Amino acid sequence: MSKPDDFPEDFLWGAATASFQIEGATTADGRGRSIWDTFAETPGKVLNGDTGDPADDHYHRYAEDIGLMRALNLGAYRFSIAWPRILPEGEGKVNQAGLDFYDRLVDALLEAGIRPWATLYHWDLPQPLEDRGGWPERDTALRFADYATVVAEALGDRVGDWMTINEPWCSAFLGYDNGHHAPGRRDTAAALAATHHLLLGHGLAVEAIRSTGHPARVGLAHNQAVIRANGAHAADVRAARRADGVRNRIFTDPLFKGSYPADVLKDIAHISDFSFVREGDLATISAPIDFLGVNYYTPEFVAGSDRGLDPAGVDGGGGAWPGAEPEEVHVSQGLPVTQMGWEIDPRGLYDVLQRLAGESGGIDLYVTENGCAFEDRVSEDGAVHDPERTDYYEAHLRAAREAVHAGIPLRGYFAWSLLDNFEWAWGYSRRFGIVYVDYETQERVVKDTGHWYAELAGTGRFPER
Ligand code: IFM
Repeated sequence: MSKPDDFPEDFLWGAATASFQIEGATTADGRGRSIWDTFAETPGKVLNGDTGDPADDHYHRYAEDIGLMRALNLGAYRFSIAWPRILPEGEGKVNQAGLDFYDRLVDALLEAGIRPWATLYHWDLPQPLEDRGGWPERDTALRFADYATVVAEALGDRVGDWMTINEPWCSAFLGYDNGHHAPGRRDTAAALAATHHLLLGHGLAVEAIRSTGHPARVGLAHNQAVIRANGAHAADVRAARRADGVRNRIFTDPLFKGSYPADVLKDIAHISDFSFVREGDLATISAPIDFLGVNYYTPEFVAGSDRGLDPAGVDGGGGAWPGAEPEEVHVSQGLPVTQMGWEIDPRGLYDVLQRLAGESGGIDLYVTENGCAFEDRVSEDGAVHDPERTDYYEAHLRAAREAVHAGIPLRGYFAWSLLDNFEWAWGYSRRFGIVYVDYETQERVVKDTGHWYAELAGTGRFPER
């Protein structure tokens, strides 16, 4: 029994990354192209014209990075596998050299006593599959299942914890509706079809991983939005219901109830009739999973658009329903913000865990991402002093601990991110790491927050500050 100030002894402490954001080496060893290579090379899509190279050159420096993980006392490392490294065409011939990289990574993690947590899809869809229609096409879900089989057969003897898809909302809506992410399409009907096929891909991948026969715990990482009505005005409450429908319930209802929410289908009937849903799909999608990953950064406050309130410029990790519903607007609550402009509200983490604990029927929950970007620099003393980030982590981890003590089945926490990295459309301009990366020299410096986190991970108690 843990003391009120402690985390349970078996609480899992980790940090997370994603392939395209850290690996670099985008043409090494037969890797194919992904939609993010194409998007980043398209002028005007990514800030400063940044691309996936060099990122953190983790592809060549993974051993050094595992050394850092050890120094940070991590019990687990969440990484993603680049589909185009394994299947350069998205399907068909397996690129053994690509698989070998993850083989080496997993072996080195295990040798260091760190549990590998693998995500199969963190947004780097092979370009050939996008050329054939991408996630709005059912075939992409089927190809994803084939890819899952290849990877799970190769690594499943050593990787026990799998996430199928990271943040399906971002892939569907930032990718196909507002076009802020790759592949940069602007077609709401396509985004809704993508939503279904990402969920279907998830369900098929769960089956694929389990059918390899290796013992596996399977889940997905979902960025459930914490949506709050700005006030009690009927227009605000209505706006919050609509936003919750298309941000959250359109994902969690199929996953946990085996159906799409009726009010959402009604709200969007003028855009899509959902005729792409075939018999048996919802049973596949709702097959029980072993855990749910929860990615949380910031809450969203919504108001009726007829209320004359100024919209908040939120997008990305938070973000509005990109279909630009005329009835709702996102507003600021005047809370302090991170460099992303995202309001800091640790209570949102407690709330999202509490809600998902109820909706997911008591399965294990893990915070698979939480963190913040601030403007970091290396000081003259050679350190990176980032007190705002430590404040952010401490406040959110206090909320997490409160959740654990309230009986919410939260079993672990992954900091986003282990390393500064390629922050999608923001390129290298936003630093989320607990380890600083100098992109010129590839030197790594553990930030003050990293040292703080290491102590917490090592003791299960908040360090004195
Ligand atoms: O960097 C991203 C990550 O890839 C997905 N979740 C949100 C993070 C911060 O924007």
